[in-house]
This record gives sequence, C-alpha cells and structure tokens, in this order.
Amino acid sequence: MTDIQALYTAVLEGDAPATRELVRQALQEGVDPQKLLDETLIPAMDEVGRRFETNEYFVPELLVAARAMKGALELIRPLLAVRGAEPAGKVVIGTVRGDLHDIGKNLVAAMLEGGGFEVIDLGVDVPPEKFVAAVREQGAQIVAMSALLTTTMPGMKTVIEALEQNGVRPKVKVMVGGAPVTQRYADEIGADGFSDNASGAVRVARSLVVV
Ligand code: B1M
Repeated sequence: MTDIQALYTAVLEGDAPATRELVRQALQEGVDPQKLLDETLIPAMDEVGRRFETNEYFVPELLVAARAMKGALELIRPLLAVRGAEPAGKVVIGTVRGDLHDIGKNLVAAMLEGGGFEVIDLGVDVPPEKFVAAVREQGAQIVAMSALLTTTMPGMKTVIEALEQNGVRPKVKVMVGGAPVTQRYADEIGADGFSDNASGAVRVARSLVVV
C-alpha cells in the first residue's frame, strides 16, 4: 500500500519524481483522487506556506514544492474532469493581474470541467481587458477569478469595474476565490459568488447559471 506520509513529505520537500510515483501508485490502488488532494496534497502545500511564513522556507523551496504539486495534479486532473454530454455552461477563468499562483486556479478549472462546464483558462497575471475580451469573444456565462496575494486581490474589483465600463457586466456572473479572499470581500466588490475551495466552486457555478 502507498505510503501516504511519504507522499506528504515528498511534496513538502519538493521531490517531484517521488511525488509523481507515489500518486501514480495510490491511484493504481484505487485511492480516491479527491481524497488524495484534500487530505494529503493540499495540506502539504499549506505546510509549505506555513514554513515560508516562519522563514524555514524561502522562494526556491516554494518553487520546488509547487513543481511537485503540479506533477501530481497532471495525474489527478484527468480523473476529476469526467465530462457530461451537455456543457453546464461556459466559464472564463484566470488568476488576476500581478499574481502568478495557479495551482488553486488549475484545480478549480479541473473541478469545473469535471462538473460539466466548458472552461476557458486565461492563465495567470491576466489583465482586466483580457477578461473583458474573453467574455465578448467566448460568450461565457461566468467569469471566475483567483488571487493568492493580498496585494493582487483588489485586481478582482478592477476586473468587475472593467466589465461594467465595457457594458458586459449584466451578461455574466462573477465568482471569486483564493486563499485571502472571503465571502465578505466578495460581497464588498460586488461579486455574485465565492468559494474557499474547488468543489465548492462547482456548486457556486451551478447555482449561478440556473439563476
Ligand atoms: Co506564493 N505566497 N508567493 N508562491 N505561495 C503564498 C500565497 C503566501 C500565503 C505564502 C506565505 O507567506 N505563507 C504568500 C502571500 C501572502 C499575502 O499575500 N498575504 C505568498 C507570497 C508572499 C509570494 C511571493 C510574493 C514571494 C516572493 O517572491 N517574495 C511571490 C509572488 C509571486 C506573484 O504571484 N507575483 C510568490 C510566489 C510563489 C511561487 C511562484 C514560488 C509559488 C506558486 C507556483 C504556482 O502557483 N505555479 C508559490 C506558492 C506555491 C505559494 C503557497 C506556498 C502555496 C499556494 C498553493 O498552491 N496552494 C502559498 C501559501 C498557501 O497558500 N498556503 C503562497 C495550494 C492550492 C491548492 O491552494 O491556491 O489556495 P489555493 O487554492 C484553493 C482555494 O484558495 C480555492 O480552491 C483551491 C483548492 O481548494 N480557490 C478558489 C483558489 N482559487 C479559487 C477561485 C474560485 C474559487 C476557489 O473561484 C473562481
């Protein structure tokens, strides 16, 4: 049986080959991919963040841990994205301007795909005008924004303002998330939905398209 503690340690230490191998083994043994994420991989990244805050880790350690996590997600993502026949709706997703964190955003995108949504991923460091253009060109029903930094979070409000200024705000629902984002902040900036995790994001997206 796969050593789950070893997987946690492999992410924490940024050992990408060991992380991939242990994830592959666990999946082969039938471990639920969602459980692997929620109980091992995400807690390992949280511990990486804690160590960074306490100066036990620095940016290079963050980078190697992120690389290990990304390798794990490459194996898990296809298992989350089991599509239904009819798309539940179209979502444009991105990490806001100035912010390069994409692990959480990628997870939300994968879960939305798994939940039957068509997802257009604009990537990271996305300027407001790119969100506006994507809504216009793609006819998306939802704009989903992620931010991991307190300094980039206000970029979500800027995007909402840009959607308003360009006359497309009434056509879309806006949902936001990311570690520093709260329901209160979402309400403050006039977002329609918020979730603090990727599965919740799917529930929120579903509720927004039926309104
Ligand atoms: Co950065 N970083 N980082 N980092 N990093 C944090 C966010 C930080 C909290 C670490 C810390 O101090 N404890 C801190 C922010 C502090 C703050 O703003 N108050 C921080 C900092 C300071 C920085 C730099 C400034 C460091 C520096 O250079 N001095 C720098 C900024 C770069 C930039 O963006 N311009 C930086 C850089 C990086 C790396 C590039 C090295 C790397 C990112 C690699 C990558 O993403 N490709 C990195 C990492 C890995 C982290 C931590 C350790 C882990 C983030 C992560 O991937 N978590 C992070 C500490 C932490 O969060 N514990 C930290 C796992 C992921 C699954 O969770 O993204 O929260 P998360 O997503 C969750 C939910 O938030 C939610 O669902 C996801 C799944 O449950 N969610 C949504 C996310 N988006 C959503 C959208 C939704 C709904 C839900 O709807 C649309």
